[in-house]
Amino acid sequence: METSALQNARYKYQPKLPAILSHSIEEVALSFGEPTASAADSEALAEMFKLSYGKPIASFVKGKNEKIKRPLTVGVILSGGQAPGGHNVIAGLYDGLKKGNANSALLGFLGGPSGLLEDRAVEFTGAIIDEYRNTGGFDIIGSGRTKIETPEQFAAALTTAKKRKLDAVVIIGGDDSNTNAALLTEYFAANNLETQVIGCPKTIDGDLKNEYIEASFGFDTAAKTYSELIGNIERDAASAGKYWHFIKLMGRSASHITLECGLQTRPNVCLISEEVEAKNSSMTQIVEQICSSVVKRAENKINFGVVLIPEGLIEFVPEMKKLIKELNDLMADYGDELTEKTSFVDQINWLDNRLSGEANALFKSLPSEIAQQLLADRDPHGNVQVSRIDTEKLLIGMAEKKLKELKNSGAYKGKFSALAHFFGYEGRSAFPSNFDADYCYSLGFTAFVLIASGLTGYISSVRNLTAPAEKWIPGGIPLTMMMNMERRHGSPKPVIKKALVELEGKPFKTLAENREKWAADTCYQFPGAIQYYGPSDVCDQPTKTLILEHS
Ligand code: FBP
Repeated sequence: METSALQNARYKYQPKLPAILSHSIEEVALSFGEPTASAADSEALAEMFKLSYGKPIASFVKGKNEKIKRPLTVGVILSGGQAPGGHNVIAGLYDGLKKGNANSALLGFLGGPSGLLEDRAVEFTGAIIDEYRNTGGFDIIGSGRTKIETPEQFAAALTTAKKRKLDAVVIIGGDDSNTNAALLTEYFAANNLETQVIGCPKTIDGDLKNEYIEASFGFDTAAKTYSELIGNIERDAASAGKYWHFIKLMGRSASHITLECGLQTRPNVCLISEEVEAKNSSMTQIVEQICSSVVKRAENKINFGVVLIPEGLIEFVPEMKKLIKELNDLMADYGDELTEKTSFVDQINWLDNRLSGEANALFKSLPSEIAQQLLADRDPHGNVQVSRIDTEKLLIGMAEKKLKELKNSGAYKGKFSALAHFFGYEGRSAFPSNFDADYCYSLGFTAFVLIASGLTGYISSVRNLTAPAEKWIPGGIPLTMMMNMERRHGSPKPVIKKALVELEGKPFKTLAENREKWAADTCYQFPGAIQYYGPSDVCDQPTKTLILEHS
């Protein structure tokens, strides 16, 4: 394959590491804190994770580590949606393993967790790794969303681990995949298998974070990529002066990406699902908020604007949330019956007798495309596939209707022509920013130290991320510490707790303080493309979210 000039240059980029990892690895020892508790539901989780619950936090300190040079065989899995930097996690893990012992081997399981279950793997060589350093995507081994949940699947994972004589498996994934990592840890321990399990916090959605996981990797690059595109659209909108752009942004349930893009680009309206839920806002109220900006701007003869919409919005509007929950439960219990109905009319009739009165009325009032999108298959973890619901088009349709009413009453005199966009896949496989390239390489190298030191049931953690990389703090956080019980596929399941946007946090407050001005005036900011070379304050900056959270 021919490579681009940037790709060639990025191959040579040497990711920065925290100081403790950039010197002799023989001097990286571990120190442990107190036993930990889960994020919630500790009794139920302690019972479920009898052998792996409550481990202490592991910190890296200078000292002798007898185990670090032993030869290891490790398997790695890329799980879930792509996130920029995944290749660097693998490169950091590989370099760490080889630094520890040249005879260590790293296997890459193909196509996500199913690669482990079906024992499909490649052994990485230096040449393979070099072809993927500092590049985006997960194409080095591919990814997948298989959830390891049946007894047969657990047994298959164990068989592969035994057959391959794996010292450890590293699962690079989001909340669901790291839940899998916790379940696998317990299963291996219960079956006296010594294979260790280590997780790595990946997801552009930014919702796998807490005190010890400051950011999931890929969020930085994806949010910056979307912000570049939004800035370009803002300039286009201001140049042409004739369109309102409704832009839906990926991020699943959490609005972290939308919030970060809002802070970067200062759009006229930036909806945040978590606020919608907290205020119990109905779809009508959301549309009124958008229309209020359209009307205010039209009074100043401005008939263009930009609206940012988190892709999970629809799940947070109380009436929609109730409907989706009822649909989820019905689909979990009678999914086959529903899919047997070949026409949409038959599906509506089938639901007619089963949905509650309120939910049924709402379902029937939705445009048919949206109603059909709500019936689409759930992902293997029981989530509604919000990226496939055209919320931006639904909002445009509702805003058009509302503005017509306002026009008829004389309250609005402008022109409204709207365009719909969805930015998601465009940002998931971009070349990782320097931040993600460095962060991911550090996460991979940290995973190696955790494995070599004999730990299992931990997630690789690198903290202090707003400081220069040499001051970053690597370590290991017990997976059970981040878990709680949630309803999935209609029943309570142990899962890693999702971190949604904090309405009391500085990033949201900064948006809230400014949005009235941004709604009426044109205050757009144009972040431009990610810079990979140049002054550090241009090319090594973390997200505004991270900076505000740490300020
Ligand atoms: P992860 O949670 O696996 O990191 O996936 C993130 C994501 O990009 C979401 O933002 C989006 O809703 C979803 O994946 C889309 O899934 P798919 O790639 O299966 O279409």
